[in-house]
Amino acid sequence: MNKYLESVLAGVKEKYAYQKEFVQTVEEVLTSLEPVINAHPEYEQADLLNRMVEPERMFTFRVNWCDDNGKWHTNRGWRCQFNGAIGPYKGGLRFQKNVYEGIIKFLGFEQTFKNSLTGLPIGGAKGGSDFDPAGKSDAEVMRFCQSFMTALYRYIGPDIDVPAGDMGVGGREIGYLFGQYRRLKGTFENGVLTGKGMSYGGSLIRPEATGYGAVYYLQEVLKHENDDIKGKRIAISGYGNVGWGIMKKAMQLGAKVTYFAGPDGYIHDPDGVNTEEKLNYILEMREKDPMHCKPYADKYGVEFVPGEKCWGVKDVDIYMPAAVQNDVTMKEAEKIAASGVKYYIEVANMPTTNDALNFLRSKGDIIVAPSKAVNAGGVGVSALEMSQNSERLSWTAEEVDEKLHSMMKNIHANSAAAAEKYGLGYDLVAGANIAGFEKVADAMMAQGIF
Ligand code: 2IT
Repeated sequence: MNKYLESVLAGVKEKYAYQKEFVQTVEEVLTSLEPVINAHPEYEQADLLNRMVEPERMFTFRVNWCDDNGKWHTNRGWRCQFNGAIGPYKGGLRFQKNVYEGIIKFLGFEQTFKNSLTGLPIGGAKGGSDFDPAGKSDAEVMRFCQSFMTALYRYIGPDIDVPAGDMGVGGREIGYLFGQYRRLKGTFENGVLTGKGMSYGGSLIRPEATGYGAVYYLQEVLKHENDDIKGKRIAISGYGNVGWGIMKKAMQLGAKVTYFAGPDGYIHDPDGVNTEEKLNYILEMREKDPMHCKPYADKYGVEFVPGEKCWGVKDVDIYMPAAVQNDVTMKEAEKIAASGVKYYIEVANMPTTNDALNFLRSKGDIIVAPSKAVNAGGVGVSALEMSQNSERLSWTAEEVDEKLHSMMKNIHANSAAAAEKYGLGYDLVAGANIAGFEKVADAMMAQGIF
């Protein structure tokens, strides 16, 4: 490996050994940048890579909140402003019990390249808390969000840092967070957060954007293979906001999600999630209890396999992991390779371990697409929400959807072109890393060293 790359990677592994998800993503990205680093000796001279793997700023804060029984709790909150070279920091907030520095930094690092790929002026950031939203009442969530924003508000702003949702943070949480920001600042700066409700500056299509964008990207891959989405059967893991968007867009385009998995097992619906009624039921089921998808099988009389994931099933054409990081390890990757499926389209942030990803990429007969490109439509439409807030207008659903569609086409084309430029063939994983990196690298080099 290139000596400079090797030394940067070794440094990250040594300093941040306990942040294993962060080390994983740095290794994944850096190893695919080798041809670019070889072609640009000036990057080493400016120590560009060591600057890129270190967040510009990151802070931790305490969040206290009172439960409905009058008992007080202490959680930790974070915001990592990873890279602001191409725009205001931008990225979601994750509220989940297992959140810690390693997860926030992995997401912030990925976000930097993803946001660059959108072609829009947004830097990379991520934040969150180890607060566990499961089983909390609305009032508890409100108090938590108010306390979280009280700690965060002075460090963000429409031109500084624009948080949004991620796991555990949806429309309800964004509403409470925005209300507290407005109360503290005394100004109506709705561009400070995205994923807002429509009554106070949200964008049409933002809830669907990640899933829709993933399917638009998939269409480009299929087109490249002289294949068509019509009639395709898709297996996904997860049936959250993103999975739901995939199901909906797949249905509109004549494909169908025939398998989906939740924490309790997987569903096999041979007809697919093919009606508005089924889609609405999934929303309802998730709101009642996000840990169980079995009720879908009971309601529609289809198969439910408890305790298993759907990787390895043979009667599908496309796999789309859309749940959580490291969902697919070597064990699942081997099943996927043996299933004969041709398309492996990552959707959740880093859903595949590095060994599993490299194994699938090395197979040759499976096309692998990386999450930082495939799921970029979510943050892309967040950036469109920022544009609408800046001009104090809101666009029609058709207008947003059309912009999202062309954004996803560009991301696919630019990734493919970047891989091609370095003689890597149709390598969408390396291509996304290279295309995302090039813009940030260029902006950093132009702005001087700091
Ligand atoms: O992972 C992601 O790209 C998001 N959670 C969306 C971030 C955003 O700012 O919309």
